Amino acid sequence: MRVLVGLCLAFSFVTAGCVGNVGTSQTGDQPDDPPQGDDDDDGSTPAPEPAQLTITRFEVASAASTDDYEPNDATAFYLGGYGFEYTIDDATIAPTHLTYTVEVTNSGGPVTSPFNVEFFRNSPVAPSNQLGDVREEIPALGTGESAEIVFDVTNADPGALQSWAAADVSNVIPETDENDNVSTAVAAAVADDVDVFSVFQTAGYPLTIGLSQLPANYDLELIGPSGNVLARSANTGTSSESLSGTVGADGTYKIRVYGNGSARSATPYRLVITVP
Ligand SMILES: [Ca+2]
Ligand SMILES: [Ca+2]
Ligand SMILES: [Ca+2]
Repeated sequence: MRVLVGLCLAFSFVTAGCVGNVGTSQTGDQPDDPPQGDDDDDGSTPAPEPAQLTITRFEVASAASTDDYEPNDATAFYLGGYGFEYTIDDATIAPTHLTYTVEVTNSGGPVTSPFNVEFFRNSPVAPSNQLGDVREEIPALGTGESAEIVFDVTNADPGALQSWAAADVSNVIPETDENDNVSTAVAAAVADDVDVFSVFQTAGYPLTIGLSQLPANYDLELIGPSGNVLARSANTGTSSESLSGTVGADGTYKIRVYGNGSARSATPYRLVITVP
């Protein structure tokens, strides 16, 4: 009999017709009571107000540790003519450091459990329900509060980057709007650092180039007066590079120092060019 009474009570909770007018404050959202008289829910704790997360700021700052030798192939750094040995030991193949700052704001109910902010390093289109390259956790975020997160890219690949940030991609925080959690895109143009030096030499005379004290895998090229690559030295790792030969024509010869792949460092290399 007690079971039947309990069932009747439970039924009356979810069907307004059973108990008549239950009042406008009852939203039909009542928990399903167990059949036994469990009064714990009689106080009817209101459903928590959903959170509302958005990315309110997303920006990038770029810092390249430049040296005095940042020309390109067309504007090589001219050292001089024959009869000398030139030593450069303050040049670098400089990494570019990108610092992305993300601000997440909660304009809804309090967030009391952790959620992640994703960072997408380079994507041509806005990410959609996918995880980023890296992420940071925000442990909690009260109503009206903002949190700032920094993502560092210490050696960005040269080229054009389009980056994004997104809050709570895994949907662990219920929100009033689940579709406004992706930032706008932020663009960064990362210049490649190739160091090009030039010397003048006359036909029939030697030219010797040594690249050493390498902090990363750098390679070396010799470009002739007509713009052709005459020789290349590309050993693996931090092994030194060297080129030596007799030039075939009068003219300006370019020596090109560049990082193999993503090899870069703020530590200088040593380049010795002998033009006897
Ligand atoms: Ca949202
Ligand atoms: Ca440089
Ligand atoms: Ca090398």
